[in-house]
Amino acid sequence: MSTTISDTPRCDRAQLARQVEEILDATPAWDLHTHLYPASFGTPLAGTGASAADPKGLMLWGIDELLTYHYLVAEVFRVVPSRVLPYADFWRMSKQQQADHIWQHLFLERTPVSEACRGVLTTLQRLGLDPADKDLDGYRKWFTQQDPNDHVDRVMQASGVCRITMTNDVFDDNERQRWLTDPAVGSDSRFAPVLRFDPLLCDWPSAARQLSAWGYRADENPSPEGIAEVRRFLSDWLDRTGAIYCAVSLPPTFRYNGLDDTQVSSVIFREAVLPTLAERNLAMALMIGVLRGVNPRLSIAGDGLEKADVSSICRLCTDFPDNRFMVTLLSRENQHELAVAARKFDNLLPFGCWWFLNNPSIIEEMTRVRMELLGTSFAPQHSDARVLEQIVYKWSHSREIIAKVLADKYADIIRAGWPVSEDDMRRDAKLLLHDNFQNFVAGR
Ligand code: RAT
Ligand code: ZN
Repeated sequence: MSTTISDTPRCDRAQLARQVEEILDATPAWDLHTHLYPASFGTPLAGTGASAADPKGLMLWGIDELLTYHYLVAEVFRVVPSRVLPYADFWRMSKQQQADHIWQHLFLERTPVSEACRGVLTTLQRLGLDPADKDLDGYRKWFTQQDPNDHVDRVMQASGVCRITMTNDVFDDNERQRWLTDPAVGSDSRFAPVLRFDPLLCDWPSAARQLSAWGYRADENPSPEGIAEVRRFLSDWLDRTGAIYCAVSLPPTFRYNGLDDTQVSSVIFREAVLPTLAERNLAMALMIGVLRGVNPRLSIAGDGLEKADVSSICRLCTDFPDNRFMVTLLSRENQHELAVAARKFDNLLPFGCWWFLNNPSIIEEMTRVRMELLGTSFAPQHSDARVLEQIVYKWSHSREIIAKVLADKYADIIRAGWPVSEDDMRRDAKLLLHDNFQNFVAGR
């Protein structure tokens, strides 16, 4: 029997959009990649907590940290260029002075429409502060009245995040010492550990020197004994941290050319890293595309990006079927190619809209492309937050967009005659914000 347009089921799009948004808002998210830490790693802003401020502490929180986020540092030099305020002078300022400078020039003297500026406003608002007050000292006062440990709960509640994944950089001396001094430093169950070791794959000569200094017999041209030592090093740190996966960030020039590739990075990856992970049933996260230090005078704000090589990812997925790869790429131009690759390899999980892609227009485009090619089988977002409260805005902005895309897709299939129940919507939201990642890291 033929069906005419008027026979096809109709839906109230506005009502559907509201319903999906409510469901997304109510679904707890597992933030799968951040640079956040619990108070056990120390915090430069003590608040009302029991412990004193630790200037080198790793838990960053509060309005001064929010305002000096490196995304905003880069933006303030657009409006107060280095010929007016030299980079070195900015870096010599105290954190509070830098925050004052950014607040003055990006928020008071201009309209804060960039995504990073808007993020500060959403965050203040969702924490119950009024952005219209424009009262920086008042905000400071409010933050210093919080106990950092309780504040973590409040922020997780406000952002709908049920678990925060850390980035535990074993080559960072500050962090490394904290793990060695206190074996329980990472035991806060709200935070999941992840072992990060960029120098192993990006700068083997210096990684080898470090490993030797730490008592592992590493050689510049890795011998079978040297490889065994890298594996021992990884095992020690996997045991120490209890990492749920491992991660590296790689330059756009990263290549993996197959099983006979003799580049040192490929040898270390193929013979030390991947077998260790396969043995322990752990996934490997590859974050590819960052050009470090495009403008080194901007320090951490000075990195750029270029297109990565997706065929290297396909080769890895082919050559290592017993390994699982979570992949995020920094260039917009790579996104379609990566989604197509994920259709070919079930050991590949595309995740997040990373860093320069974490803007509404691009999140929407990427989420549509992924959903059209992969259905609901991907992890649409991570926050990459460096400052605790950033998870509030990053998740609120992203949830809104994911809901919009999902509602459009539901409307399309409803028009095609397929009913979508509220239970279906809840299941999909849970897959996207939580379970796809959880199942992938668990190897299910
Ligand atoms: O997003 C960021 O804050 C970057 O500076 C990087 O940390 C990046 O996310 C990374 O993990 O290397
Ligand atoms: Zn990151």
